[in-house]
Amino acid sequence: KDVIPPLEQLMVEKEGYLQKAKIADGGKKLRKNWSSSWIVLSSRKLEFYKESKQQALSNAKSGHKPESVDLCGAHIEWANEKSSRKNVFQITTVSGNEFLLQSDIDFIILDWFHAIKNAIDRLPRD
Ligand code: I3P
Repeated sequence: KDVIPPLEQLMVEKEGYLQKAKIADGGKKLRKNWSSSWIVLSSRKLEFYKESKQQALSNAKSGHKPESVDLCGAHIEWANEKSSRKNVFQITTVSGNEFLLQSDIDFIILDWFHAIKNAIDRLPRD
């Protein structure tokens, strides 16, 4: 039977691969572990998929959920001092989760930074 996707999935603003490292969960520091992630930005959230887009789509059909980040009240800032890598920014959520995102390619990371910043700025803070 047909499954109607939630509205937010119809309003994807940007998607693509970045390097991702989650460095805190609920304010608790985590060991940094970079990995490639397929990232989907919609109006009020970011979703991180561990797999390729194709794999993510077929997993979604079986009820598998990506890590989802609520952008309401979140902060975004450049964080090059937090890594030996170039082009790193950090997203901090109200719930105290911290993510570093990175790409070696300058225009890719700039596009992502501005897309996420614009999404946050359009949202209410709580
Ligand atoms: C970390 C790993 C990360 C590195 C981090 C290291 O070691 O090499 O890639 O972050 O540096 O601690 P391990 O795998 O043993 O945990 P960057 O690549 O962002 O520099 P850090 O501790 O200075 O954050």
